[in-house]
Amino acid sequence: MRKLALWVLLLMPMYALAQDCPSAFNLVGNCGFNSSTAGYSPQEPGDTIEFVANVGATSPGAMRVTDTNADGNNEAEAETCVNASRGQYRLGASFRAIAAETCFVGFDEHVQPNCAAPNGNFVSGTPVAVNTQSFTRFQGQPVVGAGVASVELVILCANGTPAQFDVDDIAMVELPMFANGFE
Ligand SMILES: [Ca+2]
Ligand SMILES: [Ca+2]
Ligand SMILES: [Ca+2]
Repeated sequence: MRKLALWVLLLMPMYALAQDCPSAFNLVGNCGFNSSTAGYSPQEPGDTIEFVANVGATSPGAMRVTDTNADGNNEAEAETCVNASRGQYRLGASFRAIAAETCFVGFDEHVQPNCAAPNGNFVSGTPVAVNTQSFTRFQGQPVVGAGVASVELVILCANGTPAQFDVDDIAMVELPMFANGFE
């Protein structure tokens, strides 16, 4: 009985991490990379993305992002657009390093839907340390500012030669707002 209880405790956090993708509340399309990288693009110039069928965090299928010599940085970055307005969100992604030390998800704000008309504001996430053995969950609770209609998610890992990583289960879910003076 003691062993069973321990397994339940160990599995609970994994379930909590996985349930945002898929989820009816997740604003990120193709969050689990079941069959393609549709909806995502590499940062230009210099980075590339590809679909990997045999890798995944909670289910098979992931996106592999690779830095190249075409740009001057040592970061691999992919992007996707999410129509999201003012509020607080739970943001998450599972990262596995191939050659990288830290990863995060942030976003550029735009005042028009579908990532038109950037307002120049970038909201960063706190980087999480990653490893090559397993997926590590990045999580944050960023605020999208007033007047924003969409955000371009920046999915980024740094410090590899070249920087390269797999990512899966990307989620952006709006948090309920309370009477805290925010709204
Ligand atoms: Ca997957
Ligand atoms: Ca580069
Ligand atoms: Ca790059």
